[in-house]
Amino acid sequence: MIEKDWIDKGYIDAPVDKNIDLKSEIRKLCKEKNAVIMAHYYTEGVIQDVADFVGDSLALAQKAATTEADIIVMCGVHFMGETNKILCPNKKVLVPDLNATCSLAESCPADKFEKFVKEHPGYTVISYVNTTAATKAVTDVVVTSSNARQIVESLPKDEKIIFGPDQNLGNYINSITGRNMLLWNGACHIHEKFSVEKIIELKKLHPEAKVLAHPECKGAVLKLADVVGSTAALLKYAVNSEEKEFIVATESGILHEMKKSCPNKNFIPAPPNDSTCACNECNYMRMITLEKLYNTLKYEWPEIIVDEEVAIKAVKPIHKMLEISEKLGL
Ligand code: CIZ
Repeated sequence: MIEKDWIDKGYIDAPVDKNIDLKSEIRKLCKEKNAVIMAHYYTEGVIQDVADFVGDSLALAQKAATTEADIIVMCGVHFMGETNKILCPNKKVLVPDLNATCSLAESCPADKFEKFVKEHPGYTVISYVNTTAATKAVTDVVVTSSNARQIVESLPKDEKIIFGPDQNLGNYINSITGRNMLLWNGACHIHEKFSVEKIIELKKLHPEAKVLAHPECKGAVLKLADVVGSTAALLKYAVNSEEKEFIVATESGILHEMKKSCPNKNFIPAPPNDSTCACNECNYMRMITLEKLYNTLKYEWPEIIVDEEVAIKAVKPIHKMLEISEKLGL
């Protein structure tokens, strides 16, 4: 029975017995219910460790499209749950806290984006995966940071393109492809916050360290970077590189997998400009806790529901992304 209080809160805060081994209880529930746990690289390490699959949005969408589970628990933010639900309309998709939204998705309300699209007829509309289902519904092709460059380059050189919502990613793609995409003015509140000055100070302390930066960072941060890429690309670089030390300018959850994959290398989180804290953590991703995950599996709630008409439109640009990515071997 789902309590009204939980519905109001958007998550279940039923007390969890402190004496149980939460991780093994979570795994037991998964087995009993044929559920799969997917976690984004930006979630806390304990969540990544209990998940069946950890990845970036592209990998998570690819996995969702082929899973045989009856229930998908998406440990990440709301739009990730929506993407899974759109790809798997007959499965139950759960997100442990409905308050886990995304500043980028919120910076691009569907009605305003649709108006912008209508004001620019003849443009192909590319939306970053960090958008709501309703925004995807007015999109021609979805991209993630792992495939944005290749998907843009797969379009004819003279194609007129609208790119939303991340202006930093859009500017970066324009700069490396020579395109002149029309950009929506959105940004990620975490990636916007990296401090150029603090990264320069860190570089002085660690002169050998390579700076790895996500393309959602501002251009001034990307200028300092040795490598720019998605979480999956930065992780791959760190694993394959001969270098031993890295300053990482993306949400600090990725350091968990980096440290696990490369125990002998040193990963230093790039700091934000607004606090004394050394890490830059997404407050929405951190809303996903082991207790909420356990209760979500136990009560099979909160469930992601996507309006059917919206889902019918939104699935097309997501499928297009998956098709192009498969063709390009991504
Ligand atoms: O694609 C994703 O999952 C995001 C939002 C970032 C990244 O690079 O993984």
